[in-house]
Parts: sequence; C-alpha cells; structure tokens
Amino acid sequence: MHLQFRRGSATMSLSHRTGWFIATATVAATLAYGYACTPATKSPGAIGASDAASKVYVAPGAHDEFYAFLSGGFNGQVGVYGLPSGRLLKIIPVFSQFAENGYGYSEETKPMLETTFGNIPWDDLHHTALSQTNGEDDGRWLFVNANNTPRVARVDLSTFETSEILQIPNSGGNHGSPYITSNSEYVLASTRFSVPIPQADVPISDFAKKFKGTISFVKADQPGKMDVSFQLLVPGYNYDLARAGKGPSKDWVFFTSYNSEQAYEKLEVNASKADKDFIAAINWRTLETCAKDGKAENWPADYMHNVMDEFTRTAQVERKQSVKVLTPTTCPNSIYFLPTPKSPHGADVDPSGEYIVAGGKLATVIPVHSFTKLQQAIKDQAFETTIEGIPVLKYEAILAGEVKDPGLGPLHTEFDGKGYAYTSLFISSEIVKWKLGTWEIVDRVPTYYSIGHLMIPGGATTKPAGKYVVALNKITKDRYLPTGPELTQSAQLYDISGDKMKLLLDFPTTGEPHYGNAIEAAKIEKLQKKFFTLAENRHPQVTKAEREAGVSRNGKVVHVRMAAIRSHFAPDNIEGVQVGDTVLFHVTNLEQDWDIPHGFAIQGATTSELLVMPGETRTLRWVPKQIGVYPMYCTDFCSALHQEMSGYVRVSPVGSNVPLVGNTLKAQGQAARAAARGVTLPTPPGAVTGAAHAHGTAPSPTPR
Ligand code: K7E
Ligand code: CUA
Repeated sequence: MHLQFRRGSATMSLSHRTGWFIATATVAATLAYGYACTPATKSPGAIGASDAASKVYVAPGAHDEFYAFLSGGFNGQVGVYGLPSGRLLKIIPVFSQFAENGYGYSEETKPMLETTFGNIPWDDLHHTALSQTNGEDDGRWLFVNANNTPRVARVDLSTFETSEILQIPNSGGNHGSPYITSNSEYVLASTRFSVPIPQADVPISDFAKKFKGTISFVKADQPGKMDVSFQLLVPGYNYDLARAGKGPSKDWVFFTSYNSEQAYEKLEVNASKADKDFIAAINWRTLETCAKDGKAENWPADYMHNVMDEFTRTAQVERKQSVKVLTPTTCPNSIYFLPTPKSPHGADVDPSGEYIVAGGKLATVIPVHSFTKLQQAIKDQAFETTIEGIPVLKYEAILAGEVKDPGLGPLHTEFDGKGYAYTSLFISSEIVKWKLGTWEIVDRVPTYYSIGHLMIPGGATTKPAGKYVVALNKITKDRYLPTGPELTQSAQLYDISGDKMKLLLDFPTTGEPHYGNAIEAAKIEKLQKKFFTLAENRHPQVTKAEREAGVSRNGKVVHVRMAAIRSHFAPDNIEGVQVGDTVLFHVTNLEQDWDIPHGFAIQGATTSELLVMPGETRTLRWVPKQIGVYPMYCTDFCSALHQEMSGYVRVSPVGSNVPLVGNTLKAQGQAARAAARGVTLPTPPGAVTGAAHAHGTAPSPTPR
C-alpha cells in the first residue's frame, strides 16, 4: 500500500494537468531525493492537535482576522476564505458563468464575458492582486487575470462583484498578470506565449523571426476606466510572472521569462537547454514618458472593455481598435535583461524593494538580484551583450546572493516583514524559510502536496503581516475523504510567528488555487454595501413599486416588469404569451434590507435562474417552445411564505387571440378606470385585467 502510493504520487507529479515540466534528469533526482508525499496520519511540522485547533478556532458568531482571496485556477473564479479558520465565505465569479447567482447567465451580466472571440463561459484564473496605496493594501479592489483569453478584471470589494473586465490585445495568454504597482497606477499583463504581433498566417517555424511578446501596462486607478496605456514589444520568449518594485524600486517592474531558446515545439526539452534565461527589468516611468512624448506608435488592435454600470447594474461593452506600442529601441533605457538560472518562474520583490528573488524551477539555487547593484550596473554599462536593443547585464554585477540547496523546483517567494523569505518548492513539496542578506536556510516544512504559490497576508506589500503563511497545493491525495477520481485542491495554514513554521490547518479550496492575497478584515469590512438603493436603480426596465409592474409586447418580444417582495411576485399570473415569443422577465427586488435576495426560476428556461439582490433588477430570457401553463417561483428561501412566492405563465399557440395581461395593481387600476369610463377591456379566462400597452417599446437592456 505504502509503496504503491509513493509510486502513484511520483507518476501523478509528472502527468499532472498543470503541465509542470520536469526534465528526465530531474525525475531521477526527484525519485532519489524521495518525493515528500508520504501518507501521514500525523503530519510532520504539525503541532499538537489541541494547540493547533485553538489557534484556528473562531468562535461561532465571531469573525476571522483576515480575508483571503484565493484564485480558483481552472474554475475562473475567486474563493473568499476567512483566516485563520479556513472557512469559505463566498465564491466570486469573474471569468466563468456561475450558477449560484446567475453571473454570466442573466441578460445584465452576460456581456461581462464578451470578448472579440465571442462570449466565453469559462476561463482560467491564476493570480490575484489587491489594490495598493503607498505600497500597502488599501482594500478597494482585487484584480485578477484570465490566462487563456487574455483579460484582466477588477473586483469591487464593497460588493465582492466583478465590476470591470478588459481584454488585452496582442497577447498570447495572459499569465504574468495582474501584478500591481505600489500606488495602483498600473496593472501588469505579459504574454505567456509569444505569437505573431499583429496576428498573421505564418509558418510556426518562423517563430524566431516573427513571434513577439508584449508587456502591457493597464491603467487601473479609476473604476470603470481600465485601459491599456501602452505595450512594450519584447523578444519572442515566454513571459511568465511579474512583480512591481516598491520603495526605491517602485518605478520598476520585473518579469521572469523562459524559453530564451525560442523553441516552438517540444518545449519540455527544447526550452530547457540554456543555463540561464532572463528577468526583464522595466522602468515604467520611462515608458510613460516615452508614450507622453509621442514615441509610441498606434497599432491596430481589437479588444473589448466590459463595465458593470453602477446604476443600471448592467454590463456595457465597448470595442477598442487601437493600442500604443513602444519598443526597446523607440524607448531606450526602459528595459534590461537580468540573466537568471534556469527557466525562472516566480519573480518576487522583498518589502524593502531591494531584493528581486527568482524561482528558477529547474535551478539548484534561488538567485537574488540587488536593485542597488542593478542601478550601478546600468550606470557602469556592465553589459554582457544586447538582444534586440535590450542590454543584458552581467549576472555577477547584479547578484545579491544565492540561496544554496533550497530543495527541488523553487517557484514562488513571499516575505514576513521580519527579514525572512519563504519559498515554495513544487517538486520536493515543501516551504523553505531563509534569511534575506545571509541567504541561509533557517527552517523547512513539508506541504501536502506539490505546493505552487504560497501566500503571507500582506506578503506582496511593504508591510506584511507575518503571522501566517498559506501553502497553495495542487494535489491532496490522501489528505481528505476520497471523492472519486476528482479530488479537492487545498490550502494549508502555517503559523510563522515563531522561529519554526508550524502547520495549523488543512482546508479544501474551490478550484486550484494558484495565487492569493490576504488582508486584514478591518480594511474591507467597513466598506461593505448591504443592498443597492432602489431609488438609484436606473435599469430601463426597473419596477420601483408594485404599481409599476406590468407586461408589454413588442413584436415577438414580451417584457415582464416584475416586482419581487416578501412573499410574492407582481404580476404572478401572466397570459397572452405565445409559443416562440422571447419573454424577458425583468425582476426587481423591492427589498431594502440586508441579506434578503429573491430568486426566480421558470420551468423550461434554458438560460438559467436568477438571484436578485435587494434594490437591483435582473433579467431572465425565456423562449417557450410548447403551449401550456408554466409555474415560476422564488428559489431563495426568503420568508415563512417563501413557498407561496410563485405564479403561472400561460403559453398559447402562435396567432392566438388571448390578450397579453398580467395581474398587476396597475392592470387593476386601469380596469377600474376603464370601467368608470364604460369601456370593456378584454378579459381572458381566469385573469384580472390587461395592461397590454403599459410599457410600449422600451428596449431590453441588452438586446441580442
Ligand atoms: Cu506558479 Cu500560474 Cu502563478 Cu500556478 S503559476 S503555481
Ligand atoms: Cu422570495 Cu423566496
């Protein structure tokens, strides 16, 4: 059993879907080293159970100390957890439709997923970045990247909703993203895969000649106004990860790259030949100045910018057609290459802004570059060579030091603000703690299993809260009750308040957490919106009071303005809908109280259901295909009479003379007025009276 498990783990680490490259030599090394994945009833590094339990225990009704935002990887979402409890508080859908609240399904939110390739229901989300002021987390926004179809998104932390998505043009996969500068001036976005720029029909073997990378600087300091300020065209390598500098290095950003071999096939072998690849050190201030001075060219491009309007709560899509492009020669002194062993992955900057740590996933050391030395080397022109206008600095001239024998597969580094760095080791499944300046390793703990990123609350800022480190693991194997072939991914919480790291807690995560950020809860709690103000709702089909509800027909399109309030819908009987009509239920939740959503579902709707927050309007599209009478109901248990919150829609054949009516207060009022004037309104069997023309031809918020 034991042996089998060990072999299984090693195999798993080779074929795992994250596609980590492990050279044959490394495999041998892995096996020799002994894969750290040993089934453990008691985990080494864990402290006594009751001691650990008391450290993560948050009493019922009490709040956690930190919010943790963990990317969901291939699920395209962000999981929000409390720390230290590890309790899942919310899933924020960003690049994927989400059945729990209708994100990406409702007519108002569907456009958020619009791209120049069409509406994309599911993308891959790797990295998170909290907005910063003076190098510290300020709790306003969370930025995340879409890896596959390049995009960056802003999540508003007063609502925990995706408020804006910007597509990145001229990019072949947006991995090194959305790292942020220390006053949230720019969100960074780099090409993972180089591609012909602009895209063109060329032989793949022309890679070295025709393929390029881009590094995009996205202006992000104003909500609703994200924009690609400029792009820097760079050699055709794979740009992997990034960090902005801080303190003295705050005008700089650092990107790792691999595949300086410029391989375009069998990368596993062909992109791993060179001893060193590069970190690109880029001065964004210099680029900004070049762009201002008109040194950028306007290139045609095609990308979309989707913004959730604050008052209509409906996403607006804008298509953009050009982008400013700079090159290392049109903007000299803006970019330098720092030779870095070997196929580096993470690039991380310490809280002082002096040290740039690279995680060379095939390297035997963790190289650390010095920002001071980098400045000096540029002054001294300590260049090895120049590549496409980019000076390559001498390794020795910029090196601060190397952490020796860290373990296998160093990936990512975070900092505790007390002079120590913590690096994740994917292959040997561990975290090593080492001292900045002396580079000596002072502690190491196993992780279960195959750690990718790791995260310290505030660990990316100038002021880390060095209390915990969270390991974000790819593989869980035996750690939880088994759930068939597909197992959970997981995070592990370690206490780092003392000299030695101590394992406190395992908690399963939604999706595969690549990176994450945690922030003091106090910075976010106070900003929370409790409901949307009904008086400010500017949705074109809003129903602000029950008497405004009604139904109207515009050709084959039927608009239902529906009010939802405990415990009924108005109208709750609708007749006169015909087979093949497009019925748009615009449901407004009239509640003005915290935590009272209403749901909406109608039988046979192929779109989805709705979940409507107090004060907002959400629209469900329904195209009935058969005659009959169809129930609709509230899907969120909102009151004692929630089960009564239901109704019917009657569907008649095409061309039927059943008039369109809904049993609204307005319809009743009209009937009364008509009766007073001696007019007879058409009365279908079983219904009250009609409001057929009440709402004329107001367009759907998102006609499609
Ligand atoms: Cu290391 Cu996509 Cu940040 Cu995952 S990446 S681990
Ligand atoms: Cu509204 Cu249940």
